[in-house]
Amino acid sequence: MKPLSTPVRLGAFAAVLVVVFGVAFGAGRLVGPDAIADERPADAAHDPAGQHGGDHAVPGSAPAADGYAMAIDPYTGGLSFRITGAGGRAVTRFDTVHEKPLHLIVVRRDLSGFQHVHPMMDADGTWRAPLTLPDGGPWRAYADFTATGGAATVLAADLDVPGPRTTGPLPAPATSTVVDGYTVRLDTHDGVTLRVERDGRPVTDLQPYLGAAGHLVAIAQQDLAYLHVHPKEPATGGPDVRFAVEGAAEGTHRLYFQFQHGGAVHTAEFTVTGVGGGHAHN
Ligand SMILES: [Cu+2]
Repeated sequence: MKPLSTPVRLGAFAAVLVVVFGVAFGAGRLVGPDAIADERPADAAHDPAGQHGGDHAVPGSAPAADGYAMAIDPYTGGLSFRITGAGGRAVTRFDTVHEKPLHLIVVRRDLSGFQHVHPMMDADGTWRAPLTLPDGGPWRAYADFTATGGAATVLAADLDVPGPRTTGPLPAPATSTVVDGYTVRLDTHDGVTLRVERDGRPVTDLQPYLGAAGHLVAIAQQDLAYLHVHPKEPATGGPDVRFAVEGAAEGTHRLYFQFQHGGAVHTAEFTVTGVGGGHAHN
């Protein structure tokens, strides 16, 4: 993989590393593109192909946008899907963004089970990820990619995973969390800043992960609003990793901050109420 080094590329990736979904427990079957389309505003729902939804569709809220569509296969212990473009043909050429041609993010609809993986594409355009989804119930998969010649795009597809459909409440808002022995502190006063500590000391040798000091995914709990989250600077060693939030969003979000240290990727999760817009929260 060719490392990417310019801030421009970092920003381009961050713009697509944005996911969103609404929470709709008890909504019955959630599988299939229609389930997602039905959650969109009425005007968008009448356009199941999404061909005209580009101006209004929230990235990550629909299986089709900007002339592209995501067709996902039923979950059978792994994920497989295709991105189709003009004429319904599978897209097979993608730009490498942040070291990968496509980033796949999977989350259960109660915001648990976050995974960020990089599937491999067959010659015919079928992407496959040997992914284990440990809990039953509705999940959502997000593909973020830039098809060669196209714009950065995020498409979403719902999956129904067999098994007990127990769901838990979203953890309460907090400004620090512990993951894998690291304490990660969240500051949302000016954008989103995450500080990584270990054994009571700031970590200053964070390793680049996919070409940046960290990655941040924000998911709205209650509606399909979403945030653009951009790293403010290229890879730094830490301990602070800063993200600029584009716009502002009320309501509850789950943040997923991924960083690499000690040769492993760690994911710190936070529940926040309101993000961006210069507001101080928590
Ligand atoms: Cu990725």
